[in-house]
This record gives sequence, C-alpha cells and structure tokens, in this order.
Amino acid sequence: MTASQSEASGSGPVWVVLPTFNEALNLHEAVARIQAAAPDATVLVVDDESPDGTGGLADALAKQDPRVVVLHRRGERGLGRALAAGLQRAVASGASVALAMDCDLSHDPGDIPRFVLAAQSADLVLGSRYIPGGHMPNWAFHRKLLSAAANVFVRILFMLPARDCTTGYRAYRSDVLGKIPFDRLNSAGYSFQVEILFWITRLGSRGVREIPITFVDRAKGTSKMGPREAIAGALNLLRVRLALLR
Ligand SMILES: Nc1nc2c(ncn2[C@@H]2O[C@H](COP(=O)(O)OP(=O)(O)O)[C@@H](O)[C@H]2O)c(=O)[nH]1
Ligand SMILES: [Mg+2]
Repeated sequence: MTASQSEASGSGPVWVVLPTFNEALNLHEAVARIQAAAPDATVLVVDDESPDGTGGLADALAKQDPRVVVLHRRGERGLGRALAAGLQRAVASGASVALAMDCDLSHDPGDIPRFVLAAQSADLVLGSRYIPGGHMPNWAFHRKLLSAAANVFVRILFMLPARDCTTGYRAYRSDVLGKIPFDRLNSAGYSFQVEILFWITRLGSRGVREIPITFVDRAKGTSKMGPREAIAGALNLLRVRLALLR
C-alpha cells in the first residue's frame, strides 16, 4: 500500500510489530517482504536479547532505514509482554493501525493491505485459519491438534466471537488499543493473544472481524512454542477467567 493508497483508504500511519526471539535467519526476508507490501509502514522489531544476534541485525537495518525501529527489551522474555510493549509503542508514536505478525514468514506480508482495509471497520482484524478460505497446508498434525484444542478451550472459557482466537496475525485499531488496561494484563507469553482479544470484545465499539489467511510452517529457525508454553498458557487463562469472575 502506498502513501496515497493509505491516505485514500483513510488508514493513517501503519505500524507492523514484529516480535523476535532468535529470528536471525528470517529477519531480513520478513522486513523486505513487509516493506514490499506496505512501503510506508513502520516496522517495529521487538527483540528480547536474542542470543543469535537478531537484535543487532535489526539495529543495522534501522540504521539504514528510518522505516525500521527496534525496541530492545532487556532481561525479559515472553511473546505477550513483547507484543504489549510493541503495540503501546506504536500507539504512542502515532500509529493509526498496528499490525502484529510473526517474524518467521508463517504469515504472508502480502496480506497486509487486506488487514489495513478491514481495520477501517473493525477494532481488531484476525487473520483466521479456521474460516472458509483459511488454510494451514504444512503444519505438523500435533500443532494443528494443539491449535484446534486451544481454540475450543478459549472460545468456551471467554465466550469469544471468533473462530481463530489464537492467531498471531492481526491488525488493531489504535483507538481501541488506547482503551486496553495493559498493566492489568496477566499474560507474559502466548495467552496474550486471547487475553487482549477478550478485552477488545469488552471495550471496543466496532467489533472483531476475521479474514482468511494461509499459515505456512516456518522454513527456518525453531518454534518457541512447546508443551511447557501450552500448559502455562492454558493455566494462565484459567486464572484470568477466575479473576474476572471475582
Ligand atoms: N520478543 C519475543 N518474541 C518472541 C518470544 N517468543 C516467541 N517470539 C516470536 O513470536 C513469533 C511466534 O513465535 P513462534 O516460535 O514462531 O511460535 P509458533 O508460530 O507458535 O510456533 C516469532 O516471531 C517469534 O520469534 C519472546 O519471548 N520474545
Ligand atoms: Mg511461528
């Protein structure tokens, strides 16, 4: 999307939040493909001191290109906290729409214009694997099972109005992000996706919209999601639900 296109669609400044932990093999291609799809977007890399040097690579990109910004979180780990920090930075910097996507190219940057357009009429746009047109062609069976089970669990627990509540490919309108009580969120890790979705269904006025995506498994680097993260996420969401009842 060019400046004139984003102005024409009324989207205003677009930020893409890219959480990274050990994504040195993917960072350059991810940023290049985001910039090809959305030349005017600011790419915000949120790195948690990746041992593989992702943070330094991101700094080198930022030095050459003002459209790349790096947020280094020191002494902290966790996808949820990284996303919270990145989204808040995007809002504070004047973003009108803040996208979030994985840095491992599982999410096709070519879809960004569709997200920005859909965010004109929704608080939150979810890139969904579970609506017609959504696919995940090469994900391992155990990951599909985990994802499907997680979605059934959280949809019942929080009565969420979406099929894919755990997707990491999203576009948030900054006005709804401004209402989120980030300091009250309890998710350091993956359960952040569900917790913030829940708050948006409560505090937003435009609703949540799903658009289909094709999710491809990463070709390079390794996933940080494992049994420990899955169990920690599920227990955390039970705690959050109970705390909300009180
Ligand atoms: N900053 C930060 N990013 C993370 C952390 N854990 C995962 N990520 C990033 O979040 C995205 C999704 O993680 P990934 O390991 O691919 O999970 P999967 O897609 O569920 O297998 C990737 O861009 C990761 O680099 C973390 O603790 N901190
Ligand atoms: Mg991934």
